[in-house]
Amino acid sequence: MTKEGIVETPYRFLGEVMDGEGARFSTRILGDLEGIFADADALAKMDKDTVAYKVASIEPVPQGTPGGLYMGITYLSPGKVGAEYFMTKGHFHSNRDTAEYYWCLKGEGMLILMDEERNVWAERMHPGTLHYIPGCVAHRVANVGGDTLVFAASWPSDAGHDYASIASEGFAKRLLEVNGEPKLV
Ligand code: M6P
Ligand code: ZN
Repeated sequence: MTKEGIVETPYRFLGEVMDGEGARFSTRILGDLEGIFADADALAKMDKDTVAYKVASIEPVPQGTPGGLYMGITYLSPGKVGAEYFMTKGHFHSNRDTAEYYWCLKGEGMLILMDEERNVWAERMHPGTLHYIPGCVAHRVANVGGDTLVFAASWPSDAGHDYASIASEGFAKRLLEVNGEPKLV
């Protein structure tokens, strides 16, 4: 689309809200997260329709376009499945060596990272923390606080999401609440 002169700004990112032209909204309920939590019995006793997280994203170019950038905001509910905190599905990028930024706007979380040798580490998230996720590193966020965790993200439009390897192998460590504290186990 050709533009000329002063045009209307198509997107907004204010506080915890991202919106604008062609914004996409998706919701993941607990029922979508079967297989990612360790305690399947605990999950089976919970309401499958409970909202685990919502994502709003701005994708100005079609997925797969080289050179473009996306922005997103994720709203991750507080809660646990057994001793494991509510978390995002987690993914590698399909285009493995593409990176991503996450930054925390609200709440308390942990960014769990895993390289291709399955080494796992985690970074604490609280309002103002900025996280550079290098290429070839899987990423997932857990909410370790009592309120909704809100974080923004920016990633390349040709990164893609590879959920399959996480679905089959998982992360090599889990973030559990042990004696009231988050611990990588
Ligand atoms: C961030 C970005 C999105 C991602 C979302 C939820 O907003 O990384 O690309 O979709 O988090 O994470 P997941 O896709 O792992 O469920
Ligand atoms: Zn990503």
